[in-house]
Amino acid sequence: LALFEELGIDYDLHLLDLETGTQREPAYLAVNPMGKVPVIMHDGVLVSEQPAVMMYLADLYAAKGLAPAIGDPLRGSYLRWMVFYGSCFEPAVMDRSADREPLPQRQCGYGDYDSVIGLLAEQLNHGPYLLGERFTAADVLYGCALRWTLRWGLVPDLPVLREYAERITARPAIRRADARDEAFLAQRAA
Ligand SMILES: N[C@@H](CCC(=O)N[C@@H](CS)C(=O)NCC(=O)O)C(=O)O
Repeated sequence: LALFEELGIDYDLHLLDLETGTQREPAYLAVNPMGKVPVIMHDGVLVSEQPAVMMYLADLYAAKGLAPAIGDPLRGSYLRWMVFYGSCFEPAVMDRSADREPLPQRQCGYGDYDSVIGLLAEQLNHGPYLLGERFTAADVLYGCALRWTLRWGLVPDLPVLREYAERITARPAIRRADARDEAFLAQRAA
């Protein structure tokens, strides 16, 4: 939703009530067999997994400048950090949330939690954005993710992480997405 707002995309939103389990009903499993959100449907093609959704949309709306293009020196870092989210950040945070014994570093795809968070914090020290001076779709991904992981104590409350999450989520587009979320919640409560 935040990226839709950043890109100024026209979209139809289909809300699922995760509390009542509509994401595990056959109608939704036919869309995404993983029963997970968010997903997008574009030209009849399903794209799931947040980093893939974001890379897809940022490339589709390339004129908005949120994806360094092929040939741009930032392209490699951009892809690296997008994939790092799904292959390192998300599983590390999930393992931390489950409070389970970590795998030996050599057997674990992301190494260990401290390395993942330490590398991310070190990268953000060269901000203001993840890739330095340029704001990209990767910031929408990490800014929003750090907001909820900080809130739930799943990442350490380091100034570099907190200030970055605040900087990104204070953007007008992300505030618009938040306002839509809040309106949906209020509607649901009513
Ligand atoms: N790897 C997925 C994670 C998606 C995910 O965890 N979604 C949660 C909501 S934030 C979900 O759909 N939970 C509902 C459920 O599994 O029942 C991605 O990157 O999109």
